[in-house]
Amino acid sequence: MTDQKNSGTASLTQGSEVTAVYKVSGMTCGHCEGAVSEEISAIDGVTSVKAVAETGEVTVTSVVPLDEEAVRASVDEAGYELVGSV
Ligand SMILES: [Cu+2]
Repeated sequence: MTDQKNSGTASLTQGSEVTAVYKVSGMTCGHCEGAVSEEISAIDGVTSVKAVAETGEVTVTSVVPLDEEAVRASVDEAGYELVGSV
């Protein structure tokens, strides 16, 4: 077992940005990707969101580590369900 400072797969990239990957269920097309991206983009500190309906994976880059509950609320607001972080 490796002892990591960051929880999940969140990792520090150069500068002070953090990238985390979340699993979202219910996305089926580009419209869904857009809806999820738009809601998550509205969270404070988020600099980029990439949602892929095919895999259900949403990659979020932010200047501070995000509270998973905040991400969950945004995904819920868009009409989908956050399964967890990848
Ligand atoms: Cu859709």
